[in-house]
Amino acid sequence: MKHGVIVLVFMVGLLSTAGAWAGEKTVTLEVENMTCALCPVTVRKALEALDGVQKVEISLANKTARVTFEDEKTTLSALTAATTHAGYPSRLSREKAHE
Ligand SMILES: [Cu+2]
Repeated sequence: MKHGVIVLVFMVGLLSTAGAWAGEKTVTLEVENMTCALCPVTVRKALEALDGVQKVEISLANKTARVTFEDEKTTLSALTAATTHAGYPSRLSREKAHE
């Protein structure tokens, strides 16, 4: 089951990369401490508050956040810092780190 999810995430990542214009990036973050249905709301708000963040999709089940952002306006480290300051440390998903 987990393997299937990883493959799906990878394929979706490839598709969105192919369709993206210059300067737009989509990353998957592994987010710690999301334990209830309200946690993803907090994480999403923290990410959306950053200039350049265009889209945030949180999965409470997978403990991940997929973030689309303009890399001229913000950075991966700004994304992880934002969730960390909100109480949810995050890092780039291992599956996506090899792209
Ligand atoms: Cu919660």
